[in-house]
Amino acid sequence: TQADMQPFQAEFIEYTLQCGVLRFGDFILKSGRRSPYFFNTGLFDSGARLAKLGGFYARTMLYRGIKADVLYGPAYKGIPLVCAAAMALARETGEEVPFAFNRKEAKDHGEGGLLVGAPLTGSVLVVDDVITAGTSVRESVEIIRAAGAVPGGVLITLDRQEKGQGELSAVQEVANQFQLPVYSIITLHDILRYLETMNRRAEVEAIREYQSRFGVS
Ligand code: OMP
Repeated sequence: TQADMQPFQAEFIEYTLQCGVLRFGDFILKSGRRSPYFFNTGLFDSGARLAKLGGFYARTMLYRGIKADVLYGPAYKGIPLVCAAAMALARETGEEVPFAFNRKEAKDHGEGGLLVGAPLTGSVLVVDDVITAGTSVRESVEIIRAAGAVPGGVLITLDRQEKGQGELSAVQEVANQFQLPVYSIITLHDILRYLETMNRRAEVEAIREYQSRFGVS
């Protein structure tokens, strides 16, 4: 399914390199692994950058044919992301897709009464940055169901395609556990292809080596 990279995906990789979101080097991950690359979505930190990111979410939705009645951004980090995605969709397609997000304070009450934005109805797409442990997706699924809507999928920026606790990646685990499609603007595989095209041999080799140790098929 990842055979062909779309021009917008190459453009996204170029863009994240340019703004420092994607870096190559030597990084220690949350998991303790040493990674030859790091993706820091915290650096989408200006209006221009966020607007641009929104455009890539929108293009991914169009390209993958992702349909949603409502977009949902899990607090806190998902809030600007879902706004950016909804704005970009409106801009690029003229489609008016409602969006919503939660307040963290509502978490303990479980019922999800503290939602902000459009009512959650129909099929709801969760917009987030990355999936690490899947906690944020789990909470989102609960909130969406409690509101009487249906979680329709998850849209993230990058799928690192590496093992979690077991043999599956965090993304695969979430997909299996909740029976939800997880879409990403790009995957590690796309980054690798991009680097190959650019003939960046050292990075290609480092990532291949990393993949052979921690990658999922
Ligand atoms: P949460 O969104 O709070 O789960 O944070 C994401 C986590 O993933 C942070 O601990 C980051 O340091 C980490 N992370 C990245 O943001 N980008 C990567 O490329 C890899 C990691 C990671 O540590 O696995």
